[in-house]
Amino acid sequence: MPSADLKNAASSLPPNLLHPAAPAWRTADIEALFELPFNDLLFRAQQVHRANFDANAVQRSTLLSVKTGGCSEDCGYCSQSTHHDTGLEREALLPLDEVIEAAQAARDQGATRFCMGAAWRGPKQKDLEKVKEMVRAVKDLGLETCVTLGMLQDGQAEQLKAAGLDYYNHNLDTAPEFYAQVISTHSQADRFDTLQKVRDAGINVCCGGIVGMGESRRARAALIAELANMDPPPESVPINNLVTIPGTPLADAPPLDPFEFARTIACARITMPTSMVRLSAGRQQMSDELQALCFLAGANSIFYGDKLLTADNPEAERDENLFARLGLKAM
Ligand code: SAM
Ligand code: DTB
Ligand code: SF4
Repeated sequence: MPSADLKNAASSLPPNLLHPAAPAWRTADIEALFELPFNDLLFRAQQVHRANFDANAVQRSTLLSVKTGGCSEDCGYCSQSTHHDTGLEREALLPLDEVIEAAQAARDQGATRFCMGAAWRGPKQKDLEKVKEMVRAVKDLGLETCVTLGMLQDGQAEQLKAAGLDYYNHNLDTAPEFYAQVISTHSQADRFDTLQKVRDAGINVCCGGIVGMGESRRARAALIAELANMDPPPESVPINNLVTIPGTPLADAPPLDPFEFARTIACARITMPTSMVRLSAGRQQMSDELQALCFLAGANSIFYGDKLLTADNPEAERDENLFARLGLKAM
């Protein structure tokens, strides 16, 4: 189609499908980025970052597990799967007042987004009703809202949107060729199906993955290519460094070279110039220096507060201190 026709066709689409004609990224292109000398890669990422964002501003989201453990899925990294013996205590859906209290505390600490996670394959309608109340209440506190509830059925995303949901987190997690080695109870096609429902409902997409699971560099490049080629790319891209959980199949995965982690962030920044790239799980195990390199590589968001869902995250005080030492300001 000639480009003028493409523009006309685009103007009749709902706003969430409008996007600048983005070139498709090939895995090989991203592997070539990974292979650049470290300084060249970080310089390029920093240039892209500065062209699109305030280079010294970092957004902060706080997580709360609203329903912990007992998940039917077998994700090889996860503390919450019933397939692994991790010793995690299963908990029922939290009452609304506890969620409000946690959201208020997060807001008072300086978070601007509150993300509620549930260890479900997907929500049942009666559970969704309760999550909708949580979304409404958190929104009323003036926070941006995000939930991660697993796979959605037809109509559920629209209900969440009507309740005031701003973001839905649903990760591609790893490269298509590595996926089945990590998860067997659902496929990446299932993940795309839910992501499309989220897009169609007009909810912002938060979608990223995990590295450090023993995947190859090519697999990391393939994951970034899949994310960058989403049309449009996710508004928010969490890059998690595996937190090894005793009792899971990935408990003994060898740690990823920290420079390779920073390279992954840089590749995400270069290929998704206007997305928020979140330095996500694994910060507790990272040095301050590695985190600083990740900000230099273009990360501009973090999970903030001393817990992720079940794993530890740096205390707010350590982050405040790091921000002060680096001259970073909250977004
Ligand atoms: N059950 C929902 C799902 O799978 O989408 C939501 C919660 S799940 C815990 C959210 C994401 O957290 C996963 O997709 C994965 O990327 C990340 N994650 C889970 N366990 C992790 C771990 N041990 N280390 C790093 N990231 C992890
Ligand atoms: C995401 O990509 N990372 C967050 C959030 N989305 C829900 C979760 C990280 C979980 C880390 C392991 C845990 O706390 O159990
Ligand atoms: Fe369940 Fe999500 Fe954990 Fe997979 S990552 S086992 S779907 S909670």
